Amino acid sequence: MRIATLCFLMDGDKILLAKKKRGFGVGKWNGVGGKMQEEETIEQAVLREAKEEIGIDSCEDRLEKAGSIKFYFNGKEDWNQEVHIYALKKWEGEPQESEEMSPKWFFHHEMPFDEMWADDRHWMPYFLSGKRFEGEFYFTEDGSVIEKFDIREIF
Ligand code: 6OG
Repeated sequence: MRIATLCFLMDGDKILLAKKKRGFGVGKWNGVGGKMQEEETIEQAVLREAKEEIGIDSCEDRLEKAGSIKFYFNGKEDWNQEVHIYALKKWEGEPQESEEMSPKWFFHHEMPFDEMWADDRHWMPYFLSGKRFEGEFYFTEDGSVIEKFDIREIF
């Protein structure tokens, strides 16, 4: 299964989301991230994507692993992916718009869930309260409806 990364910059009671301007998940607010390339670690992939998509620099020892989720798309198996989710609380540079993403800060209580992937409202409460988690989501072919899911806190 393809491995992908997802990283959210965090500043007190605010979280940085970025609107995807093209490709998979276009039009949705999400963290930064993407597919891992060959010959890089997951942490290297997170930092590379953060640089490419919003222009910030950071380092591996600041990455806080929050969880991992396996996504399955019924009839679209090439979309299936295991996504590793991180929080980042310290970085260099101001988040900037790129060809792929348009970043914006949101208060935790103002998450635009209606414009995010449908799974986010289920695991984001764990993420925002600093809990670690893992789970699986099974989507219909176009990714619009969750057929079943499970999400668990890890201790
Ligand atoms: P590219 O294919 O553009 O990377 N991703 C998801 N994020 C959320 N919140 N929910 C999902 O539910 C997701 N499926 C994938 C992983 C895709 C980016 O989108 C994330 C990557 O950061 C289905 O390279």
